[in-house]
Amino acid sequence: MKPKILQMCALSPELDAALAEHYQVIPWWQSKNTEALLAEHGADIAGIATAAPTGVPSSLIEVLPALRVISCRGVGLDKIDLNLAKSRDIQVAGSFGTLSDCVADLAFALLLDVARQVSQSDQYLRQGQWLQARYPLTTRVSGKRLGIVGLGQIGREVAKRASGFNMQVAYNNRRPVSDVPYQHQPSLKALAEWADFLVVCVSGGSETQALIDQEIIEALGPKGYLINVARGTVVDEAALISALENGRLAGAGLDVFAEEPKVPEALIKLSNVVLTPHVASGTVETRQAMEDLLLENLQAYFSEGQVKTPAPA
Ligand code: 8YV
Repeated sequence: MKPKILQMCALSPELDAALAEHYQVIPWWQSKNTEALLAEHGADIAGIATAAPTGVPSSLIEVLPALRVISCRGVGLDKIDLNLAKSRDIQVAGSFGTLSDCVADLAFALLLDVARQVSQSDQYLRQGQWLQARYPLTTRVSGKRLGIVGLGQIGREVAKRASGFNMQVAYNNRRPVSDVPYQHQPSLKALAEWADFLVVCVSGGSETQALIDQEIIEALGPKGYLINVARGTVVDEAALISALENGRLAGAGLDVFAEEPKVPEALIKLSNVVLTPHVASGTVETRQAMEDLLLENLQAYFSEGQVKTPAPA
């Protein structure tokens, strides 16, 4: 008998098919009457497959008495109440160990683009403006100071890449990390004051809501750049926009936003920002690895009782 799982959202045709092959899949996102779905299936749903942006509402977890495992495509589990899951002995698994390189690569792509104005100068050339005048000077990256907010797996990969640009690296974390050569700065404000580039890699959720607020943005200052590959909720978006519009911050590279996929028009109009649509882990290779792992985590739980890559305790 195949275990019954709830699939919260369409994942990919291949993964959707693989889940259907191994499990009795109840497609939550296709349901026009979730009350009836829960009345019919709620009592024996043992697992959930979801993606990070969708998560699993706590109100749903609370009405699934047989739920034992949640397997998520993604590492940002801020849309899943991990404390509630723990209190119910529900194992939660994410794409840990699959996407740090790609996210760190994009963080550096955004950093280089916004500082050296790659996208801006590309448009300048395509619009024939080079025929009239040379492109203005931009900002050097090599040898500058890189501040990392959250030295987890992704933050560590960002720091590694910084050495390729001879950058000085310091970081702000809840606790110092012992096995890295970088300076721990316990004060986020002091880190922002020191850094030329501040790269946000912390987890989303209530603990980091608006962590990068007006005070931190002003500390980074008119020659500073903010890069966000974490969650839009970590940055006070209104404060960021105001600083960018009024020259109190030099620029920003953003892959995440407060209300995705909607992006404020005020950001879209700015020339000192580089904006990407939450694509940091979105490479063919990494997405495949993430989806393989989502399936492996479910299979590991149902065959051995333990997922392979559990959410950090
Ligand atoms: C995307 C992410 O959400 O890993 C995360 O938390 O934000 C990204 O990988 C991707 O859509 C995951 O499904």
